[in-house]
Amino acid sequence: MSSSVIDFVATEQRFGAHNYEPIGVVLSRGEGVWVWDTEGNRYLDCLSAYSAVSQGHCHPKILAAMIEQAHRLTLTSRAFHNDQLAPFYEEIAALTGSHKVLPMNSGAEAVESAIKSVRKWGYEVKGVPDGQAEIIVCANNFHGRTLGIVGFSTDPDTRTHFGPFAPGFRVIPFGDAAALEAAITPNTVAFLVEPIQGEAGVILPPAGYFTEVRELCTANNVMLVLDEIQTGLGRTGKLLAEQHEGIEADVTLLGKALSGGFYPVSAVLSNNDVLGTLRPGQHGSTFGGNPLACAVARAALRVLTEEGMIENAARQGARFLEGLKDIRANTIREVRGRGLMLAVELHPEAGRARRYCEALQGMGILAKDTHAQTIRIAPPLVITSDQVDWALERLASTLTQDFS
Ligand code: IF1
Repeated sequence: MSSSVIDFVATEQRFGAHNYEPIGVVLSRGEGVWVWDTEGNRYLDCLSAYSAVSQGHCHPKILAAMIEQAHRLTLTSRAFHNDQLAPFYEEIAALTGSHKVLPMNSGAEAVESAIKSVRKWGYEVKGVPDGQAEIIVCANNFHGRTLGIVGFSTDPDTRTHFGPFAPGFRVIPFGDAAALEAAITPNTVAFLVEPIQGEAGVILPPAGYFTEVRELCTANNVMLVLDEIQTGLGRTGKLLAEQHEGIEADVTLLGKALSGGFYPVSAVLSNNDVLGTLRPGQHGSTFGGNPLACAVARAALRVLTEEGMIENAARQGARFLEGLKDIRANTIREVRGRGLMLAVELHPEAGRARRYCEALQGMGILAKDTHAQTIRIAPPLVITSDQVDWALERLASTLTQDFS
C-alpha cells in the first residue's frame, strides 16, 4: 500500500468506531461494474455495495435525475406535499402491483416500519389482544442493525450486549414449513422472512417452501412479510424474488437498489389493510418520501426496466453460476445462488474466505467474505458476458490456490 492509502486507513482507524474491517483498498471513483482506487487501479465490483448499486456505479440517468432534482427542491418534510411523491407512488405501485406504499430511508427503517404496521394491523383488524402480538422470524436472519431488529437476530456478534430487547418475536428454522405451522398461534400477526438468506451465506430455501408458507399464512390470517431489500429489484433475475416461487407477499420491503446507490431510499409495500391502519401522527420520518429521494428512486426503477437489467441478471447469473460450477478446485465445497446473488462456499481446510478475497483484490476483483467460509459474488446487474468470463478466469486461478 502506498503512503496515501495508509494515511486514509490510519485516519479511519484513529477517528472511526471500529465496527468494520474493510479490505485494504481505498476507492475514489466508479463507473458501471468498475471501481478505481486512489492509485488508479481498476477493479470489477463483485459486491455492488451489498446489492445497492445494482444499476452500476454512477448510472448517468440516475445521476442526471438527482442533479436536476437537487437544483429544484430537496426536502419539504411530509408536513407539505411535494410533486415527486405521487409519481413515485404511482410508478412503484404499477411496477410491483402493490396497493399502498410507505416511503422510508434505510432498509432497517423499512423493516421497523413493517413491524409496527403488522402489529397495529393485528390489534385493529385481526383482533389480537393489546400487547400480545407475535411475529415469527427465521434463525440466521439478517434484517438490519436497529434495536428492534437485532433483538430477534440469532447471530451473537449482532446482538450480544445490545439488550435488553423487545419481546414478541419467535424464531424458527429457515426452510421448514412444518416449524412455521407449529409456531403459529392465534396471536401471530406476521411471518418476516428473506426469500434467500443473504448474510447467512446466500441460503436458498427448499423448492416448494414458499408455496407452503403462503398457504399457512393465508389459512391462519398471518401477514407474510418478505424482506426483499437485498433480493428485490432484479438481483435474483426477477423483479422480486417471490416471483420465482409463484407467490405474493402481503408486505414487501425494498431498499438498497431502490436508489441505485445514490441515496438511502427504502419502502414498505402492502395491501390496503396493513398500511391502511396508520393514521396521521402515528408514524413518519423527516427524510422519508422527500422529493430528492423520490426523483432518484423513479430514475433507478426506470433504468432497471428500460435497460433490461432484470433479464440481464437472469442471463448473466446463469452464466456465472455455470462457470463457477465448472471450476475444478478442491477448495470449493459448494457454489450456489440465483441470478446475480451468488456464493462460493469453501471447505473449512481451504483457509478463510477473507484470504481469498484479498487475493482476488490483487487480480482486480472486489468480493466480500461472509461467515469465514463463504465468498459472496454480487456484481452490478449491467455486467456483460465478457466481464463474467473475465471474472471467472480470475476466480478459477485464485480458487485453485491454497491459503490454508
Ligand atoms: C452492513 C449482510 C448484505 C439486508 C436485508 C435489511 C437490511 C439488509 C435482507 C438492512 C442489509 C447489509 C447491511 C450491511 C451488510 C449487509 C449485508 F452482509 F449483512 F447480509 F447486504 F448482504 N434486510 N444488509 O441484507 O438494510 O439498514 O443497511 O439499509 O454493513 O450492515 P440497511
